[in-house]
Amino acid sequence: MRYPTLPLVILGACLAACNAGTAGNQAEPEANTSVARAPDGREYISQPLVTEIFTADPSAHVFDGKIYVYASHDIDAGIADDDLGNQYAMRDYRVLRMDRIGGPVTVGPVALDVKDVPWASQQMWAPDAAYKNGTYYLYFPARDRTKDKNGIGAFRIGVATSKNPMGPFTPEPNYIPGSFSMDPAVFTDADGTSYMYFGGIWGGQLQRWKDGVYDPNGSDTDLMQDDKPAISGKVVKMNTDMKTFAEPVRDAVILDEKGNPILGGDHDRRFFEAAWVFKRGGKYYYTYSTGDTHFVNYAIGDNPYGPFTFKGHILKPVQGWTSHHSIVEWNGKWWLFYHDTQLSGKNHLRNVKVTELKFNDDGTIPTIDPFR
Ligand code: FUB
Repeated sequence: MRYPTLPLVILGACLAACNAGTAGNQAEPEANTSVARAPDGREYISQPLVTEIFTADPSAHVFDGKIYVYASHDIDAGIADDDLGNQYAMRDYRVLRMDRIGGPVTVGPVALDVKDVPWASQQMWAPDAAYKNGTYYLYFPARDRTKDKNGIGAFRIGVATSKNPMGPFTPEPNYIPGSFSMDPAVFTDADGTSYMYFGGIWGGQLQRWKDGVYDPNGSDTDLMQDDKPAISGKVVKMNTDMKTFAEPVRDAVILDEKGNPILGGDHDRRFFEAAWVFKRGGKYYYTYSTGDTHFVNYAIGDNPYGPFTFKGHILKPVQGWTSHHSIVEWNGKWWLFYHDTQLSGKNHLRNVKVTELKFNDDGTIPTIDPFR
């Protein structure tokens, strides 16, 4: 199993933007969003937020009434798709800002570059941000400088700070002690306590941390134990410095409707990557991507650590292999930020979008189809 390329029919969506990406170059999309339909004729429900650069993995936050999106900055490094997601070879972050949903989007300058992070070697994957006491914190995964059997390092999670939500951010000299894997998402509860949710299987390497120690020769995919509890995403309380963990990392367990852990073979429901937590009506919504089945799911718990009971799909599969999202309340409504590959037709050159998220009276979420 791998992060596969899309079928040719999807590649048919590729506009001139596809040709912009030659090996070693930082491809940028052309500002052509005239095609609002996927190759199979389905109409997208929303359009890319920006077309100047490729963006993915949007973590949206409201700071001082404005909406900031901390996203991956996709580039074409000329690397073929593989099991570990090496084609996602991002090197820096750019922050997006908008005064209102649907308004103009400002693309900030480089907020953090991998060359300025002492411990990191490559692959600046999905970031998140937080604010506390006058400082903005950017959390980001990257491979460290060790080498495994494939000549690459283990994923760790770093933190960088700035007085400006757009950056530039200054990285700490080392990764967060005790951190591993990728896709950090920081949730701050009403009492001011912050928690980091993180992890991803396959290229995100969680399966290599089975016994709490990194196994460089571990599986590239999952544990191949379909009848056993699935690998859990992780959760940990942050210290008030927002730069260190306050306790040992725990499992964010997802249960089925009978209270049993979701099994590894249940690919439509099990955790893969892209955790994001929000609170509504006193409940904690643990949301995540299922990876190879391409859903964004949600599960609900009574406290930040879970366990979380599986409830359903938030988002059906988008165009492209990965699905990664965030959910934020702004101006009395809830919004789902997500990505697809409308601009490029290539899995690793994605574009961020937003659409409204509704709730039923009982707190459940009607599933969104990214196509009409
Ligand atoms: O952008 C690289 C990786 O793809 C992210 O970290 C995952 O969540 C997936 O979107």
